[in-house]
Amino acid sequence: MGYETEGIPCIWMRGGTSKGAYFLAGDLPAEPAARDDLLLRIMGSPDPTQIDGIGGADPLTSKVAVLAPPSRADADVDYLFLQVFVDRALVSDAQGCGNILAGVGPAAIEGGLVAVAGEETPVRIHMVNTGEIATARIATPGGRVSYAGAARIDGVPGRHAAVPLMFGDTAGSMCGALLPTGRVVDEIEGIACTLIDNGMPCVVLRAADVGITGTESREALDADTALKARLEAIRLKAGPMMGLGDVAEKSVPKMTLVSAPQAGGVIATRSFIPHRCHATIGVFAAVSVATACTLDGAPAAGLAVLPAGETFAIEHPTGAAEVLIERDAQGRVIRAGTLRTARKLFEGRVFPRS
Ligand code: NQM
Repeated sequence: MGYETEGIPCIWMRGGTSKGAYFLAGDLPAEPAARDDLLLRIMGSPDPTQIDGIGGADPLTSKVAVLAPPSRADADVDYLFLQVFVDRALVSDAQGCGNILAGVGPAAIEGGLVAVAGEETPVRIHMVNTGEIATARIATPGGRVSYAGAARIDGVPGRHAAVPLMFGDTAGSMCGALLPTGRVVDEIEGIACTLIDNGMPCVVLRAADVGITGTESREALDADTALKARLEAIRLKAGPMMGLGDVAEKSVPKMTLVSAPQAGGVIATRSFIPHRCHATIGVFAAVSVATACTLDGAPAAGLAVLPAGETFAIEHPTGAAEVLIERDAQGRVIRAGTLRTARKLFEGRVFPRS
C-alpha cells in the first residue's frame, strides 16, 4: 500500500496570513527528492489552479511545515519550511516563513511533539531553514490548544488566540550578514536598493523609483507585467550580490517597494514574493523592512516615520503588520518579535495524486 491509497496524516492550518499543510517528518519520505515529489502531488503542482491538490493556487496557500523532534538542546521542536511553487515543479527550502511559523507551536502540541505546560505553553522552535530559534507562546487552557481568543491581525477576519513570537539574532539569516554587500545602498539597474537580511533576504527600494505610487492594489500590481519584469531583472542581479547565488529558481530575495506611510504607520509596503504581489507582508520581510527604516541613508529611512517606542506598524495592501524592534544604544536592532494568530482548519489524511 502506498501514500496514494493509505494517505498521510496532515493538519491544514492557517498561520498568520498564510495557509499550509503541517506534517510530522516521520510521516514523509526522509529523502528530500522523494519528499518534494510527494508534496507536489499533494498540493496539485505544477498547475496554476492546483485543482487536483489541496494548494490554494496562490504562493501564500501553497506552503508546508515539516515538524520533527528537536535536533538541538535549546529547542522543543524542529520546523522546516518548504515553499511549494504553484505553477512550477519546484519545492524550495531556501527561505523560512514567519506566518507558517505561527502554526508550528499549536501543530507541535497537537502532534504530540511538545507537552502542554499549563495555561500557556512556551514552544522554542528551531527554524531549520535559517538555523535560528523563535519562541512562541501558545494558549493551552485546560491542557489543550485553544485557537479562540481576542487577538486580531490585519488580513484575517475575526479574532483568535494570540500567538506572540520572539526572535533572537536574525541578522544575516541566509546571507551571513545584515547587509551582505556591506553597504546600506547599492545601485542596481539605476535604482537605489538596500539589500538586507534580518530574517528574510529582501531588496528594499522606493516605489516611486520604478514609476508607481506604492499604494496600488495587489491585483493592479500583479497585472503590471512591465513592472514585474523590471523587478525580476533587479532581483536576478541582487541574488548573487547577497551571497544567494543564482536566484532564478529561488523564492528569495523578496522585492519590497516602499513609500511614505498612509495610515499612521512607519512605512507603506508592496512586496513581491518574488513573482506575485503579497496580500499583506511576510513576518520576517516586515522585520527586515523595519530594520531598513532605521539605517541612515537607506531609501526606506528617507520615507519612514519612526515610532517613539518599539512597535513598528508596517503598512501593506490590507492594513499593517506590527513588529517589535528592540535596539541597542547605538540604534542597532538586537531583537525582534511580532504577534500572529493561527487556526487549525482541518486534520486528517491527505491523498496525493499518483
Ligand atoms: O517573511 C511569504 C508569508 C511569507 C513569508 C513570502 C513570511 C516571512 O507571508 O516571514 O511569512 O514571503 O513568501 O507567509
